[in-house]
Amino acid sequence: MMQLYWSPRSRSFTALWLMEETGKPYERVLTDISTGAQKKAEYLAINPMGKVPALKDGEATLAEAAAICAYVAERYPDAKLAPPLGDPSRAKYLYWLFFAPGCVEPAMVQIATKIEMNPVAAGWGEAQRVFDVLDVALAKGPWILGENFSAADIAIGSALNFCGRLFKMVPSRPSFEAYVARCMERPAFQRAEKIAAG
Ligand SMILES: N[C@@H](CCC(=O)N[C@@H](CS)C(=O)NCC(=O)O)C(=O)O
Repeated sequence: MMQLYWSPRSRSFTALWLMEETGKPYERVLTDISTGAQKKAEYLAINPMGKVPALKDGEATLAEAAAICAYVAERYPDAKLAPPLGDPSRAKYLYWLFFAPGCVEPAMVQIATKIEMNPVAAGWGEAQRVFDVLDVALAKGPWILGENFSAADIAIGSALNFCGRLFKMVPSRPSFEAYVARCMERPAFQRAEKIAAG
């Protein structure tokens, strides 16, 4: 059984939502960041960054919420959280999965902190444009790939839930609100929210 290292009210939510979507049993290992548990040697052996979430699957360990999404979707293909290998929609699936930590995360931090960056040098470019691009992509829906929900929605949906609905770090947009509302209707999201509340 996979073990998910998590902490309440944190980015662990993404991994909790993911595991709940698989419908597979998993063990939750509380790693409460308010107690410093994430900096203990035992945990640093799993994630040397000392951050949650992290996942252990037998001999395999990994961290980074989006990487966990990719790994679990691949390990449990019957959960249908990723287009199968060779399917052309994998291109956009991977694009959006990487877009969450590569563009949405840094852009939301930049907007919230008002730090000036040269958009040519910053990997995410102009922060505002990140959200404009997402706005267009989410206008049709219901999901980021269209009809099929995937782990990319877990990464993007968690980020928008965090920076929009919960912390209001970026200005709200109708497409974001409608998308997060669809995410919130999913029973797995609701279970994860209850767990993440601690
Ligand atoms: N890039 C990581 C970020 C994880 C992260 O920042 N986790 C925070 C909680 S939201 C954490 O563990 N903070 C504790 C610390 O830095 O000591 C991911 O996407 O998984």
